Amino acid sequence: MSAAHEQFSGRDAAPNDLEAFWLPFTANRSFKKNPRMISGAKDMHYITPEGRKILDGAAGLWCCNAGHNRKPIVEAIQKQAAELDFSPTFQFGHPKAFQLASRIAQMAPGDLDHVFYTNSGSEAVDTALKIALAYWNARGQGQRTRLIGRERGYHGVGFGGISVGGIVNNRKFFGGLLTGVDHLPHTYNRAEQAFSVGQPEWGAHLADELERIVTLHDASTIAAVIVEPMAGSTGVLPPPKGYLERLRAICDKYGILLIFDEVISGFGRLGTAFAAERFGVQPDMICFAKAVNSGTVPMGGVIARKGIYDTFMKGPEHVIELFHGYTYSGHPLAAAAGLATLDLYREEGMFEHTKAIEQRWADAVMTLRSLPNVLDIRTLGLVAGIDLASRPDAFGQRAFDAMDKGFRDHDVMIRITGDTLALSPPLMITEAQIDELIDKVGKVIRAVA
Ligand code: PXG
Repeated sequence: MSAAHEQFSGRDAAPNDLEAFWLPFTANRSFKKNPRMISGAKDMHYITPEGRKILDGAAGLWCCNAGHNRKPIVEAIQKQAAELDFSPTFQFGHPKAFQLASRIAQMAPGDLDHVFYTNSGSEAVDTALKIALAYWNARGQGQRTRLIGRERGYHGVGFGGISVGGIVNNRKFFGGLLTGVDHLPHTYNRAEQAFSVGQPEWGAHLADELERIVTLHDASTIAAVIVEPMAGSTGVLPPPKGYLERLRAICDKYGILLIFDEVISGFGRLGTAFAAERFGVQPDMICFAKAVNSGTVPMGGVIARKGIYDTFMKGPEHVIELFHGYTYSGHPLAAAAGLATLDLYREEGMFEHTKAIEQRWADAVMTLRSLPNVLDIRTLGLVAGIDLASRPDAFGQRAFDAMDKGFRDHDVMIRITGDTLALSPPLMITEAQIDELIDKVGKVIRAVA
């Protein structure tokens, strides 16, 4: 053993020491005093180290749409690990990355038919923004550099994503961000929209704000608009009826690219492969991640329209067309998991199931409206957002307590943002499990009253 190796291995890691792991998006000190540990999972449930079964009301983090530890996906990953652990996708390829890209392209609407792989939603967003900028460069319109996001938008945590995103805490600590970014107003108005099931009637006119932004900057300086078709992380904001159509029409009028960030809405969450299909609006690029392989192996990507891809396919054939990519783009394990997951979605008719139970889900969730502190409930697909009144001088505390008590006392996993509870269970949920989940959430809301 070398001296250097001995020096670094001399200190044994203490067993069960929680200190070294700096948890993401977590109150670390509170967690480490009283952790919420998960050590297993099966189908609709997480399992704690003590063996408690926790009903998963969040599909992990909007990821595990097929349910947990599904046998065909587990076996596909195991088989792939034994067959090909890693191979580069820079200048080389392996079959499953191509097969999966073809399957995803088939599922996407219209001529959205080329897939660029990333490892996360954040990377998917940065990739889409970079493709938009490079696309205009390739078309001889390199002055189109402005990127337009939306207030309350969540596009991950890369510098591109937080720049176009609209969540203040994700932005305010991190300096100047990207320049040349503007934001549309968000689409939520409680007075007009409270307790709407599905798309609210009010708010399509907010898309016209894009006209104002175009008037301010001129269309010749704007590369792309990026929005979540259904804003998820900010607390579930379904798009007002007609809003996305209007955004598309204005983008078309000025030749601006429209990017849908479908990291949450993709792969069945709204009862269709993509929200673009459900809403009948075709973007120029779709960002995806999470449920592409039911959250089993990190993977994300961008689906681009044929015209975008073709624009790059010029010049000498030995020259790289897009100077962008990640070591793990199209990783064999992620691709194998993706193929098995898409098979499972199809074989079990999970997107159709989601569509079929949507009304049942909405009815069940809306029974919570009379509980203490419930200010609004929004539902769409197999998603719900429940706004709770904040405790005086303690924004976020009530929802934090709901999440914590849910896990400890009621065996349910709930996601929270601010004082909003977000529900997005795996798509395999049964009607009886919907009732069980809503019953648990109701108990939790009463417990934090
Ligand atoms: N875009 C959207 C629309 C997202 O929801 C990302 C990009 C970033 O993905 P990655 O893989 O880089 O995290 C997301 C992620 C929540 C929650 O509780 C949502 C996300 C992540 C963590 C928590 O709502 N969405």
